[in-house]
This record gives sequence, structure tokens and C-alpha cells, in this order.
Amino acid sequence: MPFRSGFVCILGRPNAGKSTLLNALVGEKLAIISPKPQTTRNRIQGVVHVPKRKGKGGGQIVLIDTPGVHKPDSSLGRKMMVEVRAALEGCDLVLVIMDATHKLDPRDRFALDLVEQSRVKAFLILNKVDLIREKSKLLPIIEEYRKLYDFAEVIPISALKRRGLDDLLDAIIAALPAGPAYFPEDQITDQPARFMAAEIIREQVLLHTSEEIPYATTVIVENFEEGKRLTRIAATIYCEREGQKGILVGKGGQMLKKIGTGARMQIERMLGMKVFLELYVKTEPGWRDSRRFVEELDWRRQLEQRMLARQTQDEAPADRGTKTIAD
Ligand SMILES: Nc1nc2c(ncn2[C@@H]2O[C@H](COP(=O)(O)OP(=O)(O)OP(=O)(O)O)[C@@H](O)[C@H]2O)c(=O)[nH]1
Ligand SMILES: [Mg+2]
Repeated sequence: MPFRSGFVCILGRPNAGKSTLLNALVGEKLAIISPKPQTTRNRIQGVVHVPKRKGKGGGQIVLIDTPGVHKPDSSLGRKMMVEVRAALEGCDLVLVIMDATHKLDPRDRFALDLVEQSRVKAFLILNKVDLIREKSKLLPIIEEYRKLYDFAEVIPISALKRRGLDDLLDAIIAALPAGPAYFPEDQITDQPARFMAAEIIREQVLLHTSEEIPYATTVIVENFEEGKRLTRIAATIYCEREGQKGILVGKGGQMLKKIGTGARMQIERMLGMKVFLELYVKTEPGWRDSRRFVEELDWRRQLEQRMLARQTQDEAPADRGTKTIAD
């Protein structure tokens, strides 16, 4: 039985459970999750190493979680949709993930149009079936979706309760071409720790705030110094208005403290060491509509810029005082 491998894009509307599925299949928390739609803002790669099983060959699945498909109305939204399209490009299979508790509506059609344009083989993944008591209710939903698109497989799952995931893994492996392992066994993501820390902070903001604040907020890690026993991180939470800043800081700094403590504990778990986290809040009016600002949030771009800066530093007779290990 050949070793199979390939790139698999997880696509669907906001809040369908894409990131929950990525984390469940990889077995690590790579993507942040929240009950608020449009949590994920960029594509997130996670590698699943599938060992050989009885009668079944092994393989490697490179999953790509994406922002929820929506019609964008800001630079941030447009950038999110660019990320969705980039993930679709060149993938071997798309998992179209739908919330089985929702009725089909035109926004689902919009998501399916993207798949149709990409001409990639697609599975329909009906998620959140743990919330459906009578399983017979799934059949008409499946019928409706099948009328809209010729799915190669339809698989009901609960990403949250980890139900149906073995069947899903088997079906994915069977659909992939014979090929090499693209990544070594110990690599499960390409995301730098610096970016994951920013996301963990943003998740705490999503958890503790409401209304427009989750959407008007972003986080930039300004400094990430990894020592032997302690990592020092300084990050800024950007919002759009002074009123939002007031809420994020809270009375006597209470809210910022809550966000900071929650984030620090999670980052410590991720890095396996103590973390000293400094958090700042700044206002940047209209940042979601600033193409320049939104572009600068892209960690792939940040990485390139830091590498360029390091090269320039290396070329100059530099003062090598503090070493900043960014990733
Ligand atoms: N009951 C139930 N809830 C789920 C399941 N999967 C995800 N959720 C919940 O659905 C919400 C959204 O989950 P996410 O994984 O963040 O959804 P997403 O599709 O990545 O959302 P965006 O990043 O906003 O596009 C969270 O509150 C999850 O806990 C599931 O199988 N069952
Ligand atoms: Mg997500």
C-alpha cells in the first residue's frame, strides 16, 4: 500500500468549526477558536502524520485552515479572502465544512462557488452533529447539499467531541495521491511562535470582550526574546477608538490584566517555559481599512522583513548587544 500525501484545504463559512477541526486532527492547538464569527484571519497550516494501520497505508496530510468565507467590506476582509484563495490554490482536496444545525442559505452558495472555481475534489463535512438529536434529520440536509455540488464524500462529524474523525482521516488518505512526506515527523506547523503568541492574546480579547471590539482589535508582538528559562514578550493590542481602548484596559487596568494572565498561561504551556508578558493598548483609527496596516499584520511578510533587516545588520559592522530569537 503506497504512502499517500497532499495538501487539504478546510473551507467554510465563519463559525462552522474549521479551526476546531484543524486542532482536533493535528492533536495540538494551532488555531485560536471562539464562538464569534471571523475569528481566523489568515491561513494556518497543520500537519497530520498518519501511521500505517491494519490493512491501511500511512500518509501525511497537510491541512490548511482558512478564514471564514464571506463577502468582505474592509481591507482586512479582503485580505482574509486572499488567504482563502491562496489556500485553495494547488491543494489536492477541499473539506467544505458546514454547520449542520444551520439551514442552507445564499452564503453557502458563495462558499461552494469558490470550490467550483478551484475545480478541486471536495468532501462535504457536516459538523456539530452532536447538537442534532435525531440523526434522521441529517438526511434531507445532505440531499440539499448534494443538489448543489457533486461531493466525492459526505461525512458527518463533531469536531468538538471528536466524533467521526477516524472515518474522515481514512477518507482523506484514500483520496490523496501516492507521494512523499513533505514535512519531518516532528513538524506540525509552519507558524512562528511569535505569531502564535499574538493569536493567543487575540483569543483572550475575543473571550473577554463583546460587540464590535473583537472585530476592531488586532495584536502585534513587538518583542520576543527567548532565554534559557524565560521568554520576554512585549505586545500591543490595537483597537480603533478611545472608547474601545478604555474597555480593553478596564477599571484600574483590570481587563488588560485578565487578558494578560490568560494569554501568559497559554503561551507558557506552548513554549514550555516561564513567560514575562508586557501588554500595551493603542488606538489606530480605521486600521481595518488601511491596506498598509493590514498587510503588515501578515506574519509571512513580517518574517521576510525581519530576515532582510538581519541581513542588512550582518552586512554592517553591527553592535550585537541583545539577541532576539524571533521564531
Ligand atoms: N457543539 C459543537 N460546537 C462546535 C463544534 N465545532 C466547533 N464548535 C464551536 O463553534 C464555534 C466556532 O468554532 P471555530 O473552530 O472557531 O470556527 P471557525 O470555522 O474556525 O470560525 P472562523 O475562524 O470564524 O471562520 C466555537 O464556539 C466552537 O467551540 C462541534 O462539533 N460541535
Ligand atoms: Mg477559525
